[in-house]
Amino acid sequence: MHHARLPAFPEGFLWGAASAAYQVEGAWDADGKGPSVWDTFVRQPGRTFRGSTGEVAVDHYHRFAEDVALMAEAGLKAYRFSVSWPRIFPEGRGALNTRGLDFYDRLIDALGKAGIAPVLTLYHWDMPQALQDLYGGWEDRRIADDFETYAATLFRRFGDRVRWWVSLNEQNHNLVNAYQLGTHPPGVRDRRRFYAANHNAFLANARAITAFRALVPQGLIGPSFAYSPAYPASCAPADLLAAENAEEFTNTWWLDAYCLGRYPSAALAWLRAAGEAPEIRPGDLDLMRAARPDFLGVNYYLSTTYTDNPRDGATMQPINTTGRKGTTPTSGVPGLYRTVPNPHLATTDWDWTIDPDGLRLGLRRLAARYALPLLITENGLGAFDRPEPDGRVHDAGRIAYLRSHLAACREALADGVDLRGYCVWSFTDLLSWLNGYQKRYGLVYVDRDEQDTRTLRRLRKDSFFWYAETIRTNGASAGAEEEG
Ligand code: BGP
Repeated sequence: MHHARLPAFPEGFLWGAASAAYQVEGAWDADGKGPSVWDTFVRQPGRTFRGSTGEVAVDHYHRFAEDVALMAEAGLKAYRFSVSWPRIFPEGRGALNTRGLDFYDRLIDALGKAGIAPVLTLYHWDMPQALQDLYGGWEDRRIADDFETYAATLFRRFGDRVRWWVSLNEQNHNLVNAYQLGTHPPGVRDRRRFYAANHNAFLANARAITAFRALVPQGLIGPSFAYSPAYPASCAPADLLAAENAEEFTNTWWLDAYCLGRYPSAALAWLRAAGEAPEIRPGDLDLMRAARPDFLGVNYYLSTTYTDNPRDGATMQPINTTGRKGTTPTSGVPGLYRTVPNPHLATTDWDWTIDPDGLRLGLRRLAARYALPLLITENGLGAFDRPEPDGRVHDAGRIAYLRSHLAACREALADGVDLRGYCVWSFTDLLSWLNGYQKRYGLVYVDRDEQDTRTLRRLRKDSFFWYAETIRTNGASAGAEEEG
């Protein structure tokens, strides 16, 4: 669609930025916190870039007041952060650590004073190690009970001040890495175990949403999904089918489960034939269907292009964690699809396509299929940023990336998408799970690297000032085409 006019961003649009507990907080064992699976995993040699850990991260736990002051200066309307489950329940269940709750109280109150709406993520991958040890974390259905208890604790404590809640962050990306690629904890490569764990996560998500309805009736809750829309490599019918397979196996497997309480039929039939389908017990789908989210959180970074893959074809490969451009191998599922570069799109140093139209297309697909409000809970550019001799970080590439994606949002609004807000990933630089501190996303530079925590000083990048101006003008200065 080529619109004659583009609408302005709506009044009250949530201009935000995002983070996750493990990636910013540090203070990994402070004030009674228990270990998470990441605290354990990163200590295994070779797991992360240069052995980087979140022990200190960017020390947000101790510097949150300074960070919130910077957010206020940028004019943020929303800040998305996650709560660390093992800070609240060091054993994952049982004894409550009130000092953990106190930290988030202080953070939420500081945001409130600054007029910034908190967007609270219940789970951004830091499973309590105790539950992993006790019953294998997501692999046991008891996780749904413990997740509900943890979530309800946060609903009771913060429900008076937090309106926007994210249930699970990128269940798809996290669990594919954890149980198919073996690159996130617990480092398993087993498709049957993957689908079983993933099903339990849907149950946990649904239980949390059900509890939310009773405890925070005025609030809004939904999962954040890592959406990479599938493109066919060509108009060859086999490529169309491959892209359709990929859309079902990498996207609607989760999205249909969250929003419609069912699994897409072709993927389910394939998995049943392969003996890899999850066990669906009576009542599971009813529970999921009854817990339809209030909105969908969309984490968008890239589109992915697919071609046909024979039954003896390419297998799943890990993502590029070096930043050496052009080193990502083709990755696929034999008999279903495999990835190919898209000749129409530029890429980042980590081979992620730069594709604002993919964001528009993704928002369109979600709006059409699920008819839910959408909140972009992550979008941003990972790059090798460093201060120049003038002491500033001139991240023109990030500004161009964000500007083009905001233009796509405006097109999507014109297309009738109910888009409520946009969170840049990330506010400050932070630990990239597998890429250390070399792959930076922040509007604010943090002085540290993998080996040396250095000064941890915060330095506003050019993108900070650009985003502040974008917010001040409610997106009018974002470079989107002018009206008319
Ligand atoms: C998403 C995660 C974030 C963040 C981001 C960037 O998948 O929700 O936590 O890490 O991607 O990813 P990366 O750091 O791997 O570039």
